Amino acid sequence: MAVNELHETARAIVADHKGILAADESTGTIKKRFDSIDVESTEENRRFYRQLLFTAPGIEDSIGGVILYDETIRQSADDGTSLAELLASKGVIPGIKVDTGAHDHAGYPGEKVTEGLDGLRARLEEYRSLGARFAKWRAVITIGDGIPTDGNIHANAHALARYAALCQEAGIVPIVEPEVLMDADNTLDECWEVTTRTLHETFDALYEDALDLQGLLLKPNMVVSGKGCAQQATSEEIAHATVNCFQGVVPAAVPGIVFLSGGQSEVQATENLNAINQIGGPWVLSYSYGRALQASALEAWAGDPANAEAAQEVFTHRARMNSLAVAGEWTAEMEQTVTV
Ligand code: 5MM
Repeated sequence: MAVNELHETARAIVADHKGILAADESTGTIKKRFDSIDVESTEENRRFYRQLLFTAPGIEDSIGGVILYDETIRQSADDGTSLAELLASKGVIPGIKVDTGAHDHAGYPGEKVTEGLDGLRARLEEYRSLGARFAKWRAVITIGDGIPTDGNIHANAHALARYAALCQEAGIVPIVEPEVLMDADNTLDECWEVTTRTLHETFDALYEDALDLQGLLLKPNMVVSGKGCAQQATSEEIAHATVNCFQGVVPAAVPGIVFLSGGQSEVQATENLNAINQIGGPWVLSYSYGRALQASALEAWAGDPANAEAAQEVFTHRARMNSLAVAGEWTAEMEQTVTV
């Protein structure tokens, strides 16, 4: 069973220009998001907000999969249907974040290594029984003085491969997410170099563990200038650097590359994705955005149930803009004129 099911699931998530909603903010991260709109991060508020996103009319036209957090996959909608079941009934594939976070890497000052392998086999079995058909593990690579080190990149790649192998064994598509952070003052070229090293090492580890490359998705950063860099690259420069980098290190067997937004604004993330797709590659080039799909919707909701419908419209608009970018058909004017 497993091989074809994995291939089919991976392809289905990114079929028809669809992308992924990353709604797997851990408790600490969602609290930060709620703090920004002055809403208390209670379990009920988190449930209500995520239900609002998942029940947005037309979500299934643009969103092929949603990454859930452990708490969310156990929650239900107002009518008692589990949130995972609700998504599946719309043809949106439920996924689950399974890493337990990026922690200080002992012996590697300033660098992080992602944890969560202990007990993962049993957790995956349970998540599958709760409806998850894909999973996500995020490794964080930091650019700085003398970092990232080869040792840190290697440790993160090794963990990603072990996680991915356990997922495929469980019949769950792994999303492999090695994120080079964009918070430093590095140039575009430096990001290209670090992203190339990171992806090279990641695929070495995936080959080493005999992963089925057609049964996984890659979730990387785009190649961008660091936030603190005086010389910010244009969308066209970002697109060329990104596709050039991936052509050198990402095998064509990988069915889809779903970018993270990493702190880009909503429109920037859409514009860059569109420019990337105007060049294209052998893979589907889509999105798995958290902040760049939710920022305006969160603001529109502002914790008031009366704003739920307006927030849903804002959210589906954002998703539709990104799916147009996957087709390479997005224009800035559409931000004003396309209705949801
Ligand atoms: C949605 O946030 C995800 C979970 O983050 P924490 O572990 O910090 O709570 C995160 O992994 C997310 O999927 C990626 O960073 C992509 O999100 P952005 O906002 O960068 O598109």
